[in-house]
Amino acid sequence: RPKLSGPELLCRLKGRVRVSTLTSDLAPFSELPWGSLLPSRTLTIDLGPFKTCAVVSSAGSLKHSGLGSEIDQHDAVLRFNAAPTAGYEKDVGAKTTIRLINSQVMASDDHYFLSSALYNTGILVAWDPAPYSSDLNEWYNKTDYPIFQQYQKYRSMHPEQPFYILHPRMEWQVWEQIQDNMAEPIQRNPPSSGLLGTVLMMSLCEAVHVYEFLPSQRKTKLCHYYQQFYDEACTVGAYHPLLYEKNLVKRINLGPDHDIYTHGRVTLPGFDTFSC
Ligand code: NCC
Repeated sequence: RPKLSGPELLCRLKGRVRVSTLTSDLAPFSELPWGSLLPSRTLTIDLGPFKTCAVVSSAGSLKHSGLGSEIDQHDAVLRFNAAPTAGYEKDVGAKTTIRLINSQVMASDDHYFLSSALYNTGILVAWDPAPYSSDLNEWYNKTDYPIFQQYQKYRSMHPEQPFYILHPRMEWQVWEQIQDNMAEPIQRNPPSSGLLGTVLMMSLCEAVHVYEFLPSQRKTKLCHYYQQFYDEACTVGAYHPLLYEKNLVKRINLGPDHDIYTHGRVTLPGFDTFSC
């Protein structure tokens, strides 16, 4: 199949991925006693638009990057899972507008999701690897991790903090775009938080800088900038089709290749800034 150009890929993402979050009026949640804990409006209505946004991957190559002040200059900053800022400000900045977390982080004992102060700042957005093209009912009854139990507990402890759950449809709409960009079949696992967060920010911002998703000259086997754990799979993927995700992001990058090499920085346009 003919490979799509960068602009064509951008139009596919814009036209075929609907960025939305669960709302309390959606079945089955509208029928559940706790359903009213969900926001009444989708995230993209409640938040933004922002002029400039930064997406900060958790890659080990952020270490010694000195990118912190550049990252903090953006109007909104997205971070992932258990990635901290305290003690790492010089390299990753201090501002957190949105934290995108997978359901494993919410459920596993290692992350102290219900008690750690790490999760108390900014807007939380959670997601769970929903089965391929399942509807909300099907997913509700077999989530990968107990995302809804943990959501209810967290919400009752922090009722004032905005907390959204990604519509699982979005995972597979993004996945289709990764597959369509490739000749060979890719594994049917949802995209990493990194790509989901990038697409989310493209729907909220005029311009998006993504840091160390495409690795810079600092590329390392160190998995995360905040942990002494070495595994190349963190950068190239195993469960997630991460290498293919990176290939796609490379093709839609509007910035110079040199920015990737020196800053691990990619520049993407917000969906509202171009027409197709
Ligand atoms: O590692 P993780 O991701 O939290 O990283 C967030 C996003 O940053 C990008 N990344 C990270 C490390 C690296 N060396 N290179 C990168 O490009 C990726 O885009 C990644 O998505 C996830 O996607 O949610 C993931 O979560 C972890 C883990 O659940 C959490 O960190 C909590 O411990 C997954 N690891 C395991 O399940 C062991 C990881 O596969 C994906």
